[in-house]
Amino acid sequence: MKHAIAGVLLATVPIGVAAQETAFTTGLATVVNPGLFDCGPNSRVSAVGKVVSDDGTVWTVPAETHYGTVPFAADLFNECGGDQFESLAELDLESVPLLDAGGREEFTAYIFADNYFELYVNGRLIAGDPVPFTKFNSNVVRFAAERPVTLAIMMVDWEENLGLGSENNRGKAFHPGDGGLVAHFKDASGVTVAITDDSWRAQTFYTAPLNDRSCLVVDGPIRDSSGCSEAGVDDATGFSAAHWAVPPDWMMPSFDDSIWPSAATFSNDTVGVNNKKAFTNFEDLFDTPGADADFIWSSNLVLDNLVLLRKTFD
Ligand SMILES: [Ca+2]
Ligand SMILES: [Ca+2]
Ligand SMILES: [Ca+2]
Ligand SMILES: [Ca+2]
Repeated sequence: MKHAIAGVLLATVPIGVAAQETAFTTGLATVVNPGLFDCGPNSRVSAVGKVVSDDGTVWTVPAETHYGTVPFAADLFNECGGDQFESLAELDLESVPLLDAGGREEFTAYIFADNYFELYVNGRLIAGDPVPFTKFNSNVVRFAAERPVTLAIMMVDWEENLGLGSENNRGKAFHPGDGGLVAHFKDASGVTVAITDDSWRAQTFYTAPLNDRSCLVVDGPIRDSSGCSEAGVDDATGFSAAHWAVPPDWMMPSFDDSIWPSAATFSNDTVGVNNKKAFTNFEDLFDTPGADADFIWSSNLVLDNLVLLRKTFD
């Protein structure tokens, strides 16, 4: 309904959301943290930067996180000095801390995030990913909450070229990497209560690199970069990024996510996890027959780098 008459548009798009403007930045950010965490050789540097948009607003890239102030999620597989279970059978679930999400019913979340996640349950930030960039890791989180349970996950596809959503890879200095989240949530008796699928809502708040700003189509809550190039380049001079302010209450149960698009789903092959033990050691969790969790993201797995995801289950 791109060209809907005003009355129809007002009926479907709350004014505050419709008015959320796209801010553009050009070029690399200034480094403000040279690395949140060092996983050693053969891993990428998880630096953080700041970049100023044309309107004077300062943006943190790839995202403003709570790394270091939120408890780390327990490991399923972490080659950066953590546990490296060969299978779920090696996990002693009772040893995983039970986190308080304001209720008494116990749940367990199993998460593989490319690259970084923060998990909110019923509005409370309860756990974060211990490894912001690489190597690829996976996690388990136990929490106690009251139904209905609103899951809200901040996902960051981390970047090496701060502000330009890319990394030195595949022979190109500015190769846009991809993201992806797969997760399985169970109750205390082991029954599936949620899996990542297209019933989640997803919105992007940082899209880069853009070799041409006009390739991005913004229409109310739709932030469509499908017309933008995903090709790696050696010279990104003049490339841009698009940013949107994160609503402060985005993780609250009361937040109306009906305006956000449904999450897009992606296969294991598309995300490229078949050679990653953090995923393959736990295929029985992430590819469970009858409860096969999809990889989810906003509409562009490659160019959308800060993606907020939500799902409520009863
Ligand atoms: Ca990670
Ligand atoms: Ca990535
Ligand atoms: Ca799956
Ligand atoms: Ca990306």
